[in-house]
Amino acid sequence: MTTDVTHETQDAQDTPELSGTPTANPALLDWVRRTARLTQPDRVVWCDGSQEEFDRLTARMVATGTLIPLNPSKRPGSFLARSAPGDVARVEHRTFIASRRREDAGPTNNWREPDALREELDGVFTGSMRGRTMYVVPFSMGPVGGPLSLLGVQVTDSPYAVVSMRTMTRMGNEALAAITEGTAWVPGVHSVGMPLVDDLGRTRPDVAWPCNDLKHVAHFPETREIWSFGSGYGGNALLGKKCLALRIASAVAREEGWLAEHMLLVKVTSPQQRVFHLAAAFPSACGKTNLAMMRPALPGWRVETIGDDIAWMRPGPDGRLRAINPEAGFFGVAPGTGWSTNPTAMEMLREDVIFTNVALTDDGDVWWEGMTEEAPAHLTDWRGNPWTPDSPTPAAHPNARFTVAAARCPSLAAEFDDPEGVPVDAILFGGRRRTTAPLVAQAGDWSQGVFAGASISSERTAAAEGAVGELRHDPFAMLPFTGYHVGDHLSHWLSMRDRVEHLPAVFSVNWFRRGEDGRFLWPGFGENARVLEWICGRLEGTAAARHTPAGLVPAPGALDVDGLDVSPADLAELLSVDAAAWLAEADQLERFFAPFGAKLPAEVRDHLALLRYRLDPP
Ligand code: SAT
Ligand code: MN
Repeated sequence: MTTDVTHETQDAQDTPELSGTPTANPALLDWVRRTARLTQPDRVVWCDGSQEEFDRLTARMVATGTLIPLNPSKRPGSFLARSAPGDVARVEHRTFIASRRREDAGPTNNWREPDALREELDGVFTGSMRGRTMYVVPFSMGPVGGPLSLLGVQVTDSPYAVVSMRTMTRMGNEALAAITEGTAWVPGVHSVGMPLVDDLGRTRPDVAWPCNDLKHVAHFPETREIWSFGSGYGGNALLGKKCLALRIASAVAREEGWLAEHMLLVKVTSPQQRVFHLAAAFPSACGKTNLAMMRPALPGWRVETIGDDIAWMRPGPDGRLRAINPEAGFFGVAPGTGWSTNPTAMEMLREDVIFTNVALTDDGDVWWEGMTEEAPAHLTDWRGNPWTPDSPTPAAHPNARFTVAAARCPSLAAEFDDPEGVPVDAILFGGRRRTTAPLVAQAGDWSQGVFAGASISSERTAAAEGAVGELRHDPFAMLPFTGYHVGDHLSHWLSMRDRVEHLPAVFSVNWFRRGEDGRFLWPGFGENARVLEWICGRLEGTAAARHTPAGLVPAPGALDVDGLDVSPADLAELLSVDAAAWLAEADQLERFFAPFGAKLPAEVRDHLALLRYRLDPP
C-alpha cells in the first residue's frame, strides 16, 4: 500500500503518468493524505473531469461487470448498472446529523453525538478501501466561482460514483483550480465498505456492485463534513446531492441567511412573452420531474427547465430571491416516465445515460414499467433474471434511476448556467391528496405561505415504506433533508421576510384530488399549465380569486377549463374547502407539530388557530 498521492499507475498503459499533484492547496493535500492513511487504498487518483477519464472508468466498469454497455444503435453512449438487491435507495434510518447539542438536530433527524460518531466512523473506515483506488473528485455545486455556488471534494472508492458525479456536478479541473488556499470547500468521504484485502492480508475477488450491509450516511453540519459508508446508491454515494446540496447546505444557508431547498425550478413564459420563475416543493412521487419538464397543453405557454430536485435561493442585490439549481444533471426515477407522461424526459434519455436497476431488452436497450403501455414479451429484470409480463415482480425496480447531463434536456432554460440565478416570482407547495387539499390556493402573505410549507403532507405510494394511502407529513418536502431542527427551519423561512424586499408569492397545489367514485378530478400533466396560468395571473394582478379558510382559490370562471373534460361539479369539488375535513386536518397538524415543542414558531401556532377560527367561528 502507498499513501503517496500520485496519478493512477495501473492505467499507465492508456494514460500518461503525471508527476506531482494537481493542487498546491495544503489543507486539501493534507486531508487527502489523512483520508488515504485511514482507508488504505492501493492508489490515489485525482479526477480531472475529462471525457477521456470518463471513457477509461466506464471501460473498466464494463470489464468488471459493474456496467453493461447498451446497444449503441438503440441507446448510444449509455450503460446499465445493476445494484446489489439491498442497495437501491436512500437509507433514512442510517442517515445521521451530528451536532453538539441534540436539540440542534431536532425530532425528525437521527441525532448522533459528534465525538462518538467520529470514533465509530474511524472504526468502519479503517482499511475500508484496501485493494481499491481512492478517487479524489473536486466539484462545484452551481457554476464554478458563482456567487450562489459552493465547492466540495469527495473521495470515493466507487468509479460508479465518480462518473455519476461528473454528470451530476461541475466536476474536475475547473473546480479544483477554484479550491485555492483559504477557499471554503466541503469534504466528503465515501466508501462502498468492501475492502478487497482483509486484516490478515487475504484478498478476495471484487463483485459487480460492492457495498456493505452496514451503512452510515453521516453529516457534521457544524464542521461541514460528510462521511458515507456502505452504499453505492445515488442519494447515499453522490455526496454533492442530498448530503451537500441539502443537509449541509441547509445548515450553511441558515447561518448565512439563504435557503437550500428540495425544489424544482422552472421558467414559465406566457403567450404575451411575460417571464415568471417558479420554485416548487413536492414530496417524492408527486410528479416533480414531470412539472419541471412539462409541455403545456395551453397554446402559447412555455415551460423551461432549470432544476428538478434542488434549488438554492439567496437574497439578491435587486431585493429579490435569486435561485440556482446547484446540480448539473438529473438523477430521476425511470418507472412511470413515458412518452405520454413526460415526452421531454424520454427525449433527454436517448443517449449518454447511465441507467440503474431498469430492465434490459433482448436487443440491448432498456425498459421500465410505464415506458410503454405494453411490456415487451421478454426482458432481463433489474436483478438479472429472465422476465415476462407474467412474472410476479416488476421488471424494473420501482426506484430505478437514470443519470443524465442537464445539457441533454431539450427543455433546458438558457438561464440554467447563469451564476447569478433567476428571480423567484412564486413558490409552490404540493402533495398527493385524494381529498381536502384544493387544486390550487394562494397564501395571503409570506407567513401564511410558511404555514402552508410546514403543512405539506402526502399519501404514501407503493414506492415508499409504510401503508399505502397513509398520510405522511413532510414540511417543505425536506423531512429527510434538513440538516438542523425542523422547527428552526420554519423560523428561518419566516426570517426571510426581513432579508428579501420583494418576496415570492406562495401557492399550494394538489393535482391528485379524487371524486367519491375514486376517479381523478383533474387530468394533470400538461393540463397543469391551466393552474400555472392562474398563478401567473395572480402575480400580474389579473386573475380573480375567492377567499376560503385555506387561502385564495380561483374565483368562478377564473380558471381556464375550456375544452377540458371537467364538469362544473368536478371543478367546484376541486376548488372546495370542506370545513369538517379541514378541522380534521388542523387536528392532525397539531399532533404533527407537537414534538417541535418550543421550537415551533408562535406564528405557525397562530396560523393553526386562525385556520380553526375561520373554519368554525365562535
Ligand atoms: O434517492 S435520491 O436521494 O438519490 C434522489 C431523490 O430522492 O431525489
Ligand atoms: Mn429529491
